[in-house]
Amino acid sequence: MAKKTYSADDITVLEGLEAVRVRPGMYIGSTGEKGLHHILWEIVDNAIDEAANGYADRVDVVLYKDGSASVEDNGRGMPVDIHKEKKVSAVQLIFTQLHAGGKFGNDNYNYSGGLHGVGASVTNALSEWLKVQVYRGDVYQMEFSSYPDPVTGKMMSGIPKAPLADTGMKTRKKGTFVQFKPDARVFETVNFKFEIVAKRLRELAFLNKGVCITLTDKREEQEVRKEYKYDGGIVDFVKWLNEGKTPVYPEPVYVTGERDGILIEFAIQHTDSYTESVFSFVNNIPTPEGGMHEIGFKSGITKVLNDFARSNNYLKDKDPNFMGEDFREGMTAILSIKMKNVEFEGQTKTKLGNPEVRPAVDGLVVDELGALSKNKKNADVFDAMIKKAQGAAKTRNAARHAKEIARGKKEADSTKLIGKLANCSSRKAELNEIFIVEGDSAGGSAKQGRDRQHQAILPLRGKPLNAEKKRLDEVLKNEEIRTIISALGTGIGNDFTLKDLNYDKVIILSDADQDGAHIRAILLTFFFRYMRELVQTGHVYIGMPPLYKVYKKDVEEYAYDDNELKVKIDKVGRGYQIQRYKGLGEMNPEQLWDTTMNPKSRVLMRVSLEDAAEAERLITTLMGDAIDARKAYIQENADFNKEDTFIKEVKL
Ligand code: 0RA
Repeated sequence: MAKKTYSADDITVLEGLEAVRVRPGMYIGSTGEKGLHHILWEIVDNAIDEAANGYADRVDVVLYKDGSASVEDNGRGMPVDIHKEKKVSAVQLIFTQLHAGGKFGNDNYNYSGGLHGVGASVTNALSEWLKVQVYRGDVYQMEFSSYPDPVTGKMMSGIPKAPLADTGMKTRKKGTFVQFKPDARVFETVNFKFEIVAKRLRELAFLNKGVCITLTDKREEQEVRKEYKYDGGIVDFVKWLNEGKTPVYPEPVYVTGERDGILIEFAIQHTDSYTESVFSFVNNIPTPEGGMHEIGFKSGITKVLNDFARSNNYLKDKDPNFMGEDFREGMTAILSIKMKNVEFEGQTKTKLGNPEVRPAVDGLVVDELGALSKNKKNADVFDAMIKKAQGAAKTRNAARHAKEIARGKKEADSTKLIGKLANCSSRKAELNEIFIVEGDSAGGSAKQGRDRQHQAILPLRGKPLNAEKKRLDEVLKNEEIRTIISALGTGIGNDFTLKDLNYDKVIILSDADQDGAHIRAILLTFFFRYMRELVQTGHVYIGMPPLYKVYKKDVEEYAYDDNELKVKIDKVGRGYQIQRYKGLGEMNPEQLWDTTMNPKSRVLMRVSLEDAAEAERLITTLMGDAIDARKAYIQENADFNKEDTFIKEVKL
């Protein structure tokens, strides 16, 4: 990128910070946990920009006991000169003017930037206080704070204590240090989550090859420190995602290049698994909803591999081409592009809308991946890709038949399958629920205890098969799975149609023991693999039966965990007795209704897919072949019942 001198004059000035306090959601999405982390990402992104532009190679993030966080980089240091018209320092403008910053003045555009790209001033506006130090031989310092005006009571946000000052201290380091304390008057929670921060910093380290990013958590007695540095960049990212899987060629294929001003890089590696894991990013921001870059990427790959297959006689003249999905079976890929004037669309604004990106990425893939495919040195790699696609195409045809059955197109078959389902009487899908219940005896209790109008019961006999290890056609031979598919009515895989869903809530009800957890994990794997949208749209729930009943004469209290047990023991008082439920089957219909099924009193966990990459890895670890990885995971996370990386707890 062109290295141009940049000064205070280059900073475009738009509006003040009051607006941010009045409507925080407009700038950071929400004032919940996501919004809280968002204001940290704004600061981190600036530091990462400095590194991505080649001026810094370290970013250090620290979380402090007082609730503040700091981000330090070893870049050039923020500009400290005085803006000619505004007569204040660039630092002051950066932290007090909305949309101030190179991002909005075209020449100095930085590629990274938060989802809303709102900049450091938003972080300042929503902080109790913020401090900046700039190291450029001299140490410069400036502080801001937010407080109610003593006269009017109106909230004053991000107000400078004094102009930027040269402290008189000298330093040999270069760079910028920003520390801020999120304002508890704004956010519902001010507790940074180590896991959330660590995950994002790791992702940024993968996406920005060679940059060393550290995270230090000083909030506990025992300080925790993580360091992320990947000299292989997204190649390392792909290898990391494929840990625990078996690659079909040893090294990821890597391509980088520029088209029409768009920087494009991708890394691909196929494994012997059957699922597609493509993760894309624009300016370091994840785009789980895909968009133009992903479309171009996929079409490019399909063209290159069909060409290769034809010129190497895998396809004869009369044979039809492979489908794109055949080439993506078992493919893990990272696609990362950097561009100006990004337009995000979609439900969560994580889908790239810019139409010009599609031909740019497609073109680069066709040229560069195409060139690699013609190089004899890579023959083994491309042969392995085609062999994989041949297997996929074969089962695609076999699966079509099975899918038709599953979708209930073959009437006779589907009524037979639905046999075990005790359906509800209402035909209003939005009011209906289906309980998938472990075991016939619990299924029996559930059938008797339920609200017949709105609750359907599907008892599962034994364990449904593990979808992770099977191809689609085999998965569909399993009767338990076919029954579920028929009952839900949506179809699966590419055929999945959310509007055909027969129930608003799909509730998994299994015992609170290892077997129950296993059944649950198998079902979640199946939904994740073949009905991902069902999970993404929040229709999948886990029922939470109580673990204990505390009772005496006429009182009964239920406890869902050990902490609650203590509370309930106190509540019931002297002479109490405890029953520990080993399984759902031990509850009579009335108890099952009261504790687990009654919408007014039950506890459900909604399964969410906050993070598809993490869920993918977790499922691979728990359900896949790599027994050592699974053991290690289970030992690290002793509570196998808690799939905490992709289940978010909500009490309904
Ligand atoms: C523009 C120009 C210059 C530095 C920066 C931006 C800069 C911004 C941030 C934000 C966090 N860390 C940063 N580091 C650098 C250099 C200006 C000059 O050389 O005069």
